[in-house]
Amino acid sequence: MAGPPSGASAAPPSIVILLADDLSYGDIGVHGTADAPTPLIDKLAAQGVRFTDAYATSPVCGPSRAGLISGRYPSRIGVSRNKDVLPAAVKTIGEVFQSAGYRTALFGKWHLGEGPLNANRRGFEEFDGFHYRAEKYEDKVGEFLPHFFTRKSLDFIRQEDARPFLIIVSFSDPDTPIRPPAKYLERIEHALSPLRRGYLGLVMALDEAVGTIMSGLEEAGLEEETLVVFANDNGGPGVSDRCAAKNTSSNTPLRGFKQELYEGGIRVPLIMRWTDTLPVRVTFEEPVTLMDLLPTAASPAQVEVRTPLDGVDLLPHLLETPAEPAHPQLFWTHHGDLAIREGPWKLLLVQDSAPQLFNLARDQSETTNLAAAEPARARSNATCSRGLIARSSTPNGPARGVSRHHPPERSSAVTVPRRSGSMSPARAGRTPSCSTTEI
Ligand SMILES: [Ca+2]
Repeated sequence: MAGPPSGASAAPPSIVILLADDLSYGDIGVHGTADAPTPLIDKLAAQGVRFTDAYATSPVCGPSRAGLISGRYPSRIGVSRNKDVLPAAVKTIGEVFQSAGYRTALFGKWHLGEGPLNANRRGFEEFDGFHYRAEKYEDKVGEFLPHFFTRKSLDFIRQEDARPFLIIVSFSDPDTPIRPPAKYLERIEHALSPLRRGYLGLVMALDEAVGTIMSGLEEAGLEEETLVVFANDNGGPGVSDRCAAKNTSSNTPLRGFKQELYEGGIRVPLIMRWTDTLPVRVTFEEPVTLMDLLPTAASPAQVEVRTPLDGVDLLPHLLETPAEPAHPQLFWTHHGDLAIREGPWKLLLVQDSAPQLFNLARDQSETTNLAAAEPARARSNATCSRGLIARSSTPNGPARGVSRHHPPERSSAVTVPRRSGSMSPARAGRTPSCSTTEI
């Protein structure tokens, strides 16, 4: 079992995961969109680490959430399509923390099963939310959902209880339905299209909810003993024809949309803040994944994870410079399409299309297909990709264990840096070869 990192309180921290739904990569202020009204999310980024190359495990909700909740590739646990449910045998982050004595709650969208598979039967002792029909649920509770879930979250945080807690606030915004209260719309540029204005109104409401929950933590005196994560489940649908639920989100500068394995479908905003423990005003530029949230939260919480994981503990990568990257390779599958990222290289195999190879360090917008210019690398990545996916397609197959990436024990502690700038430049441009490691 790992201990807390140097500089952190010896007490297990509480964990707050704020998850947006269909928020595009480009539509937060720190990612550059001029009209995105997110000062409070931007403030959170300035108080911690912003990951430039964070990935969902899928370009759609269900499998992405399965990856986050379990710390495993969704294809490995039988969740490949939006309609799949999380099998009862798969441990959730709620069950892991609950068994370690944490209070646990999930408010919002669950999307991983109903009845015996509902969140309150999967390790979350408090649950208010819905499977996936946000509009129906909003009508039922009679309150704008970001307000409702924020209120529930604050009530949970303020409970008189000495136990640390894990709370996932799984907002269903800015996914459809797009019907923000007028007070948000009034603050959006009127020259924009009505749909874009509505979407930005939801983004503004999401930003306000994040800020309100952060204020609640501060007022409760819990800021320094809480690891806060802000993330999103999959790329923005924009106006893509592949998405029935369009919300005019902008993934710029990334190519593609939700439902696609281009960067715009899978690369998502990710921020971590742990006051007085993690560095501040820092960007982390190596590939990471939402599967990493479970082991990263479990490590300082001294929670023993008795289940195989594909995610890794990111704390050693944030607090020092390990010899190896967190993920030498990452891969994705979606309805027969495949993608693999290895260092700066990304190979995309879309059915009935020629292979596409991109160098994301030089071409994050995926404009130039290098498959013809780099045939050996394309072939190597294709072979690797198919091998990884074949090995991962068996539910509960072999996985990387959390033990590979224990953070330093307190006796061999490093000094937690208080620095700004970008991290991990030492590995910039490295192109690790495809290993035969089972992942
Ligand atoms: Ca989604």
